[in-house]
Amino acid sequence: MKTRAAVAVAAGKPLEIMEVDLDGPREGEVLVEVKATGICHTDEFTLSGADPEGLFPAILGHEGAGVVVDVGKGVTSLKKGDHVIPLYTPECRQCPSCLSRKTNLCTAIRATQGQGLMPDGSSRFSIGKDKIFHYMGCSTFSNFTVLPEIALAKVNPAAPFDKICYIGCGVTTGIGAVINTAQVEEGATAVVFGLGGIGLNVIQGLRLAGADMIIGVDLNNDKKAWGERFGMTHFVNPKEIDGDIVPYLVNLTKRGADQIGGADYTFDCTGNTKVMRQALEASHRGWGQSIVIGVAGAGQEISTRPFQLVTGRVWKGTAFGGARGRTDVPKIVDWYMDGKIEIDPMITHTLTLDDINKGFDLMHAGESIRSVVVY
Ligand code: NAD
Ligand code: 022
Ligand code: ZN
Repeated sequence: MKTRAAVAVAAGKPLEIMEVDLDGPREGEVLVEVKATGICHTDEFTLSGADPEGLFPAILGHEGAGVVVDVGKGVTSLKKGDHVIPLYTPECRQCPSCLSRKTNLCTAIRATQGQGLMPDGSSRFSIGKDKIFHYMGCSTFSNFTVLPEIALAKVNPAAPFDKICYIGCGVTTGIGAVINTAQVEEGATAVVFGLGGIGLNVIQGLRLAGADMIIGVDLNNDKKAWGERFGMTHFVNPKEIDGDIVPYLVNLTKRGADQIGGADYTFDCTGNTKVMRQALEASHRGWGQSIVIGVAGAGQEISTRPFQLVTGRVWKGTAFGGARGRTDVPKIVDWYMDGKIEIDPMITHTLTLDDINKGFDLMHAGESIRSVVVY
């Protein structure tokens, strides 16, 4: 069949909207009509050419929602008409990682996904004889796409596509980091560095978990109102305080008789390795946990004094909020439908596929929290 798609033809060039060829689903695969897709930072990272693993030409996009239009042989968990969210972290429930219960990083299709290919080693996308690569196993910047069955979460059909697409990455990553990775308890203190599309979801995850003190840190004062909107209790702009942010935050979080200070949980949502260090060191001696969510540029390294860890702080990282997609994503959709979490105000811009490059411009300018393309 033919489908309209935004094709990343080469690094550093705008996406080109065109008709491409799409082969039908093979065994274990599903054809999905994408109804809406968010534009997220890794799409931009790959398109810019900064991603050493980026492949071209490719169809980017990994934050979508849509409807099943056809299933390949052997597909049992999905049928035509089901509403789905693509998963860049699949859940096969059979590989050693899935069976371990210790990680969400399913390995079933990892090798081919990283090569921009379907599990059988081929691509479903082409223009004439020229192959186009898939991206993060999703390629949601195409009106129709093919995914493995294990990379699709079946969700409540009453949920609006133009909102729940955000659950395909940002919402689940932020809320999941709080609930799954940090396992924040009621009454906890927390610091969130970077109040963008991820940090704001960490904040609403902390509110959901019942955290007492939710401190947001951002260089941009416009983010104060955004943070407060989702449950932030204190805001700090590092540019507006005297001296180092770490002692400032430690002082701000002093509680109890010993007056040691430091937050129970801190989250890096910037991707800046200097901030990752600040986040670790602003966590509480003896038990503070610091969660790295931000993805740093290729080749970057983090550092701290071993003393920070010897005295009981824990440095952790999280991919897709530690969520097991087929199990957890439908629950998060239900939380949204039940009003337990908010999404609508964070979707600041809605675009057509023809205007998708404007979404990248808005992200560059820091003007959007999330831009969503509606097909
Ligand atoms: P964003 O650009 O919307 O937000 C980043 C925020 O950080 C901005 O508000 C910016 O002003 C602020 N900031 C920048 N430098 C800062 C500093 N030194 N101190 C304090 N604040 C600072 O980005 P986003 O969409 O929220 O994504 C954040 C990061 O999360 C990115 O690196 C992204 O790739 C990553 N991410 C990771 C996962 C995962 O599974 N681990 C999933 C999605 C996104
Ligand atoms: C999503 N991300 C950033 C913004 N939006 C993002 C990027 C990378 C990861 C997670 C989220 C990530 C963390 C760890 C891994 N990835 C490796 C997982 C593994 O090796 O099993 C990651 C993922 C997918 C891809 C590359 C890296 C890919 O499909 N190309 C989950
Ligand atoms: Zn993303």
